[in-house]
Amino acid sequence: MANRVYDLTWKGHRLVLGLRTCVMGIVNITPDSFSDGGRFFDTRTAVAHGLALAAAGADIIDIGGESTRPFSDPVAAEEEIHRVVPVIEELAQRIAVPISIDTTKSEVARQALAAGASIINDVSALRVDPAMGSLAAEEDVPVILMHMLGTPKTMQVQPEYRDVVAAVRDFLADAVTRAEAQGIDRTRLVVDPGIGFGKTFAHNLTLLKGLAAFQELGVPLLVGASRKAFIRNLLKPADAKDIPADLPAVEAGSLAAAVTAAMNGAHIVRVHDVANTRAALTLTDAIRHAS
Ligand code: PMM
Repeated sequence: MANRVYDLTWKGHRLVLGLRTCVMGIVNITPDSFSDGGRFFDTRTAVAHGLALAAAGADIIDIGGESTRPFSDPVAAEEEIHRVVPVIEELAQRIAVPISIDTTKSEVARQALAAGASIINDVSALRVDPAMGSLAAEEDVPVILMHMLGTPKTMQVQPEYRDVVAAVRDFLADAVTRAEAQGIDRTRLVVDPGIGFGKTFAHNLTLLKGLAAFQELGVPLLVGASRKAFIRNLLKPADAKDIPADLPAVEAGSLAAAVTAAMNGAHIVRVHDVANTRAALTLTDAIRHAS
């Protein structure tokens, strides 16, 4: 299946989206993320992890200092800045790969951009901080707009949709319009259905199956399913409450989700295991482009 191709060029970086599926590698500097919470909590370990992801073929490194895990409490901006800025400063000097800052706070984004990040990944789609849109417009950087129902504190309390694909598509269409109204050029926008953010197990599967509906938004599509709870739920033994996020079986599930997303139109996948995802997507992309 051919994807629409977008040429994203900004601040010395270029990503051609839609030919080869791009891989965004995750560095969470948090004590409690979905899947790797606590593992990369100090600066040295986080930098080493970012370097390893870049060496493994990441097209973007996504750095986050606040967990968006269901029911998690927000973190103060100062704490988030203290976590992410030293890591971004060092990584930006050592790798050419663009760095995104995963935050909903404009002050965190501002300092992250000053430290060398060049993409804003806002899981609130510019809804939490009214100053985020104008910052993105001023800095003229790409912005990822993600769908979430409610907030991380409330999103998994009985999420309901009449038609989840249509609801998320309409939300993202509005988010694109709002971003443009704030002065952000359409060519800087990427949308994301927010797998796991205010969705039941069934919603996540329906969204991954129905990604083709997002092509009509006319902006590139990013999908983050790696190690999320719906994968662990499907693969855990019936009598277990949960299974560790870094089990090989969970990684295999994450690869299946990344491949499905790529086949169904994702331009970028956000993952923990960059090396294996890159390998799986090399095959997927070759099949996508076969005559
Ligand atoms: N998921 C998480 C955090 N940030 N950003 C985007 N754009 N899309 C996502 O799906 C997303 C995100 C939570 O997952 P993690 O705790 O494993 O990083």
